[in-house]
Amino acid sequence: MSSNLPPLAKAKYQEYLDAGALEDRIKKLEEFLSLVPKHKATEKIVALNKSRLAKMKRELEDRKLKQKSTQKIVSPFSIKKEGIQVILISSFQTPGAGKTSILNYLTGAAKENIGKFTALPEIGIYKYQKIRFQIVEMPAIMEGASDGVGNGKEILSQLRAADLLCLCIDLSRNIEDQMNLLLSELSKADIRINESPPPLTIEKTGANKVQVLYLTKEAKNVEGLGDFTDQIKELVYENGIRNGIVKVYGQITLDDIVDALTPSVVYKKVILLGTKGDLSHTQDIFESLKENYKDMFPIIIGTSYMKEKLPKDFGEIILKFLNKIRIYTMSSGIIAQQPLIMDENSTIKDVALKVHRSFFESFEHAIVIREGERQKRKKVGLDYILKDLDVVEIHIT
Ligand SMILES: Nc1nc2c(ncn2[C@@H]2O[C@H](COP(=O)(O)OP(=O)(O)OP(=O)(O)O)[C@@H](O)[C@H]2O)c(=O)[nH]1
Ligand SMILES: [Mg+2]
Repeated sequence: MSSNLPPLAKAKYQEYLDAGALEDRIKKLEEFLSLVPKHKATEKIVALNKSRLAKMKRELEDRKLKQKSTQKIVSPFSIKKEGIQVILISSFQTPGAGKTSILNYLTGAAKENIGKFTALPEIGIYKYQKIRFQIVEMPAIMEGASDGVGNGKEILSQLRAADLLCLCIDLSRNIEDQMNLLLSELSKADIRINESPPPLTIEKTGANKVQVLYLTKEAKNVEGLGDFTDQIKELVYENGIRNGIVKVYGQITLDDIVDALTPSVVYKKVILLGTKGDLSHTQDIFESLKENYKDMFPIIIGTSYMKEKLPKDFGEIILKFLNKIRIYTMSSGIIAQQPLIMDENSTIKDVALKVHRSFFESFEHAIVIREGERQKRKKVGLDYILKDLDVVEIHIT
């Protein structure tokens, strides 16, 4: 054990080593990690033990799953996706943040439930330019949700599957308390907010060793590359991968390796909605919400149900934020009213496959109409990269 650690942390580590049951070992190791100061000298020890913790948690989840796999019940908190799924959440400790009000404003659903505690999900469809967004209000999240308090596991499991999360923060009450609870529970549930997955992959191979390859200049730009590589290998080995290859495409930290080794980690886009902007003093609070959280949240919107205030182009904001584009298919010169929603940089091939496999298999050429270009109408092949609002007609043989 490193001599850089405070005595309390060392004592806690010993308790972890001495603990018998898996639950106890997890608890002690979590407590140990919370006692370790974060700096360069402790980076390795933190990463190593985080990965141990992740491994033990996986083991515990597996055991629980095995125990209840015989009785499969569909959870009422599990919502089948229809269109782009946007989930509204808030902190239970600050009840009535305004989720049902926003759901009702966007979709017309659940009017009678405004002001009542929402115990089960409420769903509505928000239509924007013929695009359907499924808006889901989840029951507010309690402290300890990630450990299962207040149906927390079920709720968080649906959040992990959503396309977008909106944290609803009541501006007329303490915003720090609401943010702290939500950020802490999401983080414990391994939901990473507005982060990109680290630029690396880990594959199992036949070779009898762990290899690390740095595939860009940026990836190699690490102080003490040799030591860093050894630490990566140790982490990967510790996670039970004896034969594998780690490919690094950009600058990473040991924490990124731990995340890549933790299958439960998901990366979610999250918007902040500051609610009740019509109440007095909320303007200043909204300004501090923006100031304090702008690094983590590129989109922070003030709302007020009373003043019908939510951007008219909320759908547009969502699509841009999720890096989605709208593609209008055309058949015999008639343009479809409802666009296909595709990922940015999608190609004609992606569209063909989305419409029907046969369009890909018998593909001949495609016509793309793009407004605002000198040559508005182009004949293109499968690799052609599309832009938002392109009109596409696929011709088959
Ligand atoms: N002044 C004002 N009141 C609002 C606004 N939005 C919601 N409220 C009020 O706040 C109370 C709670 O609103 P809800 O929309 O039910 O809140 P919720 O987040 O769904 O609450 P739970 O389901 O219990 O978590 C209701 O009395 C609403 O009328 C707003 O923008 N301005
Ligand atoms: Mg509600």
